[in-house]
Amino acid sequence: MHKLFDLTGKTALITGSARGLGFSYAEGLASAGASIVLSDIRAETLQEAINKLKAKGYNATGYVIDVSKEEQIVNAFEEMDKAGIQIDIVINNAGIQHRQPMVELALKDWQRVVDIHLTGTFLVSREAAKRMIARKSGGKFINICSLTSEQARPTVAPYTAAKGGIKMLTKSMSAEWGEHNIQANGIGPGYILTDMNEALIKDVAFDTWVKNSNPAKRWGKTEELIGTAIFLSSPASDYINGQIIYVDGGWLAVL
Ligand code: NAP
Ligand code: GCO
Repeated sequence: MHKLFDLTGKTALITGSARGLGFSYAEGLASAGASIVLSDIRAETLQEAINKLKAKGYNATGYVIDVSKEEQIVNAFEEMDKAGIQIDIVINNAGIQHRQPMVELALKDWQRVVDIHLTGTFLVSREAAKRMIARKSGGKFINICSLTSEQARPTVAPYTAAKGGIKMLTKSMSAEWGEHNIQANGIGPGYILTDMNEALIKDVAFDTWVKNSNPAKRWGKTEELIGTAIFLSSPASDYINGQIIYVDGGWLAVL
């Protein structure tokens, strides 16, 4: 392992990491030497994920955190304080999708998507950054964006607004925390084969559109996000701040 990409001695918190891209990030950072703090909303799937990492010999623990609930976030960080767990890296990954035309969209559904993605990223990052600054340790934030941080499609307005907000929140984190040796960057995955997109993958027309819309002519795989996550978590990215790296097969590069 080149020392620039070595995460030995670092502890990473990944939200929404019991499955999907979050679990891939967790496994990837663990393979680079990090101790992992998983978190998710369902205790049973969280424990299964912890067991999977431990079975591979990785150092893993976890906390049930619904990132839309400030009290759960604050309590979890206080529990980590008591356990002597110091978070060096945060991947704000937790998220849901809600597909519906805006004119039919209920406020509760708008709010839920924005609360989880955008407000959840703010709350988790606030709690982690407070501690990084107090102990003068520096730190890393990787906020999960999307193609919809840059471009919109119909029926996913709350998700798009939230992901656009996360792009700019990432830059705000850089502006306020850069002097504390904290780097905040984003990863913008293209269309990746996960449960979130199950319905889209099964839709022949949508599947064809995805494949025709990126130079790679295919959906991305969860493991194809790991290298960027390790890079943005490591010393190799210590002078990169406020950037979003799109892992999208070239989607945003072409007309
Ligand atoms: P996924 O397969 O649906 O997994 C989402 C994870 O987030 C699940 O573990 C889920 O927990 C958890 N979660 C949901 N609501 C939560 C909450 N309130 N608090 C904490 N955890 C919560 O989704 P994914 O495809 O892996 O997406 C992960 C992230 O990548 C999301 O932010 C998504 O917007 C982003 N992204 C995905 C793609 C893609 O193509 N897949 C592309 C760009 C960006 P449960 O297991 O309990 O449901
Ligand atoms: C959708 C998808 C997208 C992808 C991803 C693209 O309904 O269009 O869920 O939002 O998940 O965000 O980058």
